[in-house]
Amino acid sequence: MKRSLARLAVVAVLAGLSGTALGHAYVHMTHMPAGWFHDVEMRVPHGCGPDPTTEVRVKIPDGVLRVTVAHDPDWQAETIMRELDPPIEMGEGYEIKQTVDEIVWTGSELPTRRFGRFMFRALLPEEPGRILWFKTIQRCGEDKELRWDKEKTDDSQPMGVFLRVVPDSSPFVVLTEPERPQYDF
Ligand SMILES: [Cu+2]
Repeated sequence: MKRSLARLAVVAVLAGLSGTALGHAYVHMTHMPAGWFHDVEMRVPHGCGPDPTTEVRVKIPDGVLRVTVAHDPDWQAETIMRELDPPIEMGEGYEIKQTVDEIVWTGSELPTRRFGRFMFRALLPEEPGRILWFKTIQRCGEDKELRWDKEKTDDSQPMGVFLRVVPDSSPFVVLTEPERPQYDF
């Protein structure tokens, strides 16, 4: 009897944590090779308290280009563009004048106890060591909003510590030195 009560207490503490310090919006992979085209899967692991998620907005950081949003039969995805001034030379006379600034998914409902996947692919900048912050806003109906938008500004602070102490940290990807080239496809 005593033991099961103790177990209940532990479960209660973990449940409390999962609502605050653990399980916020995050990118499924924490490390990706710099300069690669890569799939980015944003995960939204819970709603706003009991309320289901009805909108997800992801801000695309500087230097992340050629964003394509994956088709999702449940959600409508809209892309908001931003001008690039000056345009970016991609080689062979090809230049980019506009890029995706923000992706907005609406038109569906993600139950609070299910995780949702919001996918796109993009060309990642050739900057090994840089942390890309994919700031995310999650809305549940008209008046509830969760903002996952805090960046780590202190380079000496380990990521694990930052994630523990900043409950509304932004989803991120750390760019790594590629171990091999990515061939065109
Ligand atoms: Cu959370």
